[in-house]
Amino acid sequence: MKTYEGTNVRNVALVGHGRTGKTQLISSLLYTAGMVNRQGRVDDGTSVTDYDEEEIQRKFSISASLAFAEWNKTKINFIDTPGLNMFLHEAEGALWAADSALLLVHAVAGVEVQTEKNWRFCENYGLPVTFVVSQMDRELASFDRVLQSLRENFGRQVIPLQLPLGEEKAFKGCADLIRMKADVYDADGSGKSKESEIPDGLSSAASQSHEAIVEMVAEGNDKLMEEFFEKGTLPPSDLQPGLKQAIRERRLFPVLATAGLPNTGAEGLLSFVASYLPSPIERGAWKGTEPDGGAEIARQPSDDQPACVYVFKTVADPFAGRVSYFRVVSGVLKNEAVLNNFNRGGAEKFSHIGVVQGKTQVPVGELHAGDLGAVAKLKETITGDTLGDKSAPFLAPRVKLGEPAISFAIEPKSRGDEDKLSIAIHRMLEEDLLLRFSRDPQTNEFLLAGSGQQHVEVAVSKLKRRFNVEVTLKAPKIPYRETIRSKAEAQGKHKKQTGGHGQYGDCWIKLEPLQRGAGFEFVNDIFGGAIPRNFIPAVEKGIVEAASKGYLAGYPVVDFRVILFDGSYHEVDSSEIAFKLAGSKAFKNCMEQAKPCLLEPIMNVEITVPESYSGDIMGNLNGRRGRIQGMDSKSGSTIIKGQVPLAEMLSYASDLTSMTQARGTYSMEYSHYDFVPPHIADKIVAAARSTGHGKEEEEE
Ligand SMILES: Nc1nc2c(ncn2[C@@H]2O[C@H](COP(=O)(O)OP(=O)(O)O)[C@@H](O)[C@H]2O)c(=O)[nH]1
Ligand SMILES: [Mg+2]
Repeated sequence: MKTYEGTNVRNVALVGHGRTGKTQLISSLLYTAGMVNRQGRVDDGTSVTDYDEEEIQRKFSISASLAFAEWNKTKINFIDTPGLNMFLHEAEGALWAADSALLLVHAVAGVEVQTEKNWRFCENYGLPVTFVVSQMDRELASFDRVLQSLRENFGRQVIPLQLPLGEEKAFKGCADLIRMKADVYDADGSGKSKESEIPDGLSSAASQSHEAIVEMVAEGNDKLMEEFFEKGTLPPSDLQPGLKQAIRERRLFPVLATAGLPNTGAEGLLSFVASYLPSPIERGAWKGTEPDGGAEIARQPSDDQPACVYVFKTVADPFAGRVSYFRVVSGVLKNEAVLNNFNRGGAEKFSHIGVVQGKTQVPVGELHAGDLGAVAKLKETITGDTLGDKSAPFLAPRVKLGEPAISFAIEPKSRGDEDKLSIAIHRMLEEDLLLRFSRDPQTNEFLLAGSGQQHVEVAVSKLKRRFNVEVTLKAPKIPYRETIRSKAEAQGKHKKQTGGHGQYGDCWIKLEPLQRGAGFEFVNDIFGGAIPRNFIPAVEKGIVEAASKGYLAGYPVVDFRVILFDGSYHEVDSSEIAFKLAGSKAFKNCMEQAKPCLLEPIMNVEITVPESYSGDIMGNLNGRRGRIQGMDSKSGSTIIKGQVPLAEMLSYASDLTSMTQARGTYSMEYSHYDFVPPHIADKIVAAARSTGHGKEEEEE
């Protein structure tokens, strides 16, 4: 396998709403570039990037995957991402590997909810965006309509670089608005085209659009602007670099037209990516921090820098073990290299590094700065870690993921599978950072939490298929949390000194509420050795454990600070265990006075319904303790945005269907935690206590 210098690499993420054709398009492009010898199809389960059993079965992408093609001496790495809301965190994480994005927009459906979300992700990452109007062969496809809605949503810098030759079944190619030629594609699905003149009917529209590109390119570049004013146009030799720069700087967002399934537009798209999208080198330095101290530093994506890689995805394979997908941030990564994990400290050996073509890995001897690759069997590296040459520590920023929205109790089908379940799940958690696994402190059941029901169901299905563990999913649970509303101060003393070796631990702590999302802070304020230093972590551990078991109703206590400020010890009888118990007692004693209360997850909800239903839908949301934040109308539909507690949304899918005769759709994602109103909290606490849980008695 050849290796490529960073200047000849393009890392392109395909993003967009579900079912816009991302996965199909990649398979078709690979076929046109001669990377595979037939055109894989999503519908037959033969696409290159939806190779996982779960994806083949469900016919949609669940996790990010990689493929590559060589075109005009350039290696294009494609990053396929899921468009479904519930798996969107995969798309977000994978964008770290990309230097630009192709944002697919369905030629019939136009701008959809996930189009906007992916646009915002790209904005946050500063990624250049190219819109690809997909599935132009579909009935009712309209390039003009989509273009108009793109400009309404994303601004006047959205500029077509192509116009379609025909639409729906008649879509046969594109007028290229830079070369001012028509590319007519072979009807055999090869993705190859023949050049001809732009047909008369399209030529004045094409000239106008060409002028629009020229003006937009000149607008951000004084030199080109002068030239443009002088000559009234720009020659291709100036237009091309100017356009490339404008795309890279996000001053211009091109629009292209394709149909992946009949493979119309492939050559044009491949050439566009190779000619106009930035290489990792052009994208510039990665900003990060020093591992200790956290001072900001930058790392140039250059071969002569020390080797450094960033892991953007992990796959738990039952046979190959852990497979880590990475981007070479800087330097040349040689096969067999040993790199330090700057997040975790240990060294890892990169044996058998390779490049990824869907489910297969092709071995390579080295990878240059900017390229993407994979390696199996790193010992403790997980997604988001940075590794590199010991001499040059560097930490790339981690992806900030949301919180899981829903949690289900799961139970192994055969008794005795508990250990197997727990091992398998822990490997899956490495692969998917938004899955959480825990034990319900009240019922002792296993809990699996994710971004939505489908997310958890896919995880359960993977457990069975990959790890041969079958589990039953029980009714969803709301992941409530507990917190405090006021400060408190108390002592915790654990003392047993009757006969033999005694136990003695004693501490004084203060609790203080922190803002939502702050988690837990521990402050050691012990002076003069009231508690010997080596016992202090034990106090903290006791508090953390007690907090995880909850105080009111068995839900973890969050968003508080503990200040350990006094205590006492015994020369002989003090031990870690004794101080741990003291910590836990002090915590419980504090909770009594700290006005404990319950928190619940609040969701951002977006509902699209035909206009005539909007009144009913809003009334219904009010009944669900919802707060409506906005309303929009778009071609006969109303889009209602609001925030609603998750507890009120569990049956929403079926309720919405019956309220709107199945004409409404909605999407929902975690927003934040907020206080549960007292009358509802009382019921939750009472229910927990009636099962004998919640505020537990001290076991000695
Ligand atoms: N008619 C038509 N169907 C397409 C085209 N591209 C994809 N599809 C179909 O649209 C569905 C979704 O495609 P897929 O690539 O999985 O979309 P993704 O969710 O964006 O990855 C599948 O049934 C494809 O066969 C296209 O260009 N034309
Ligand atoms: Mg897909």
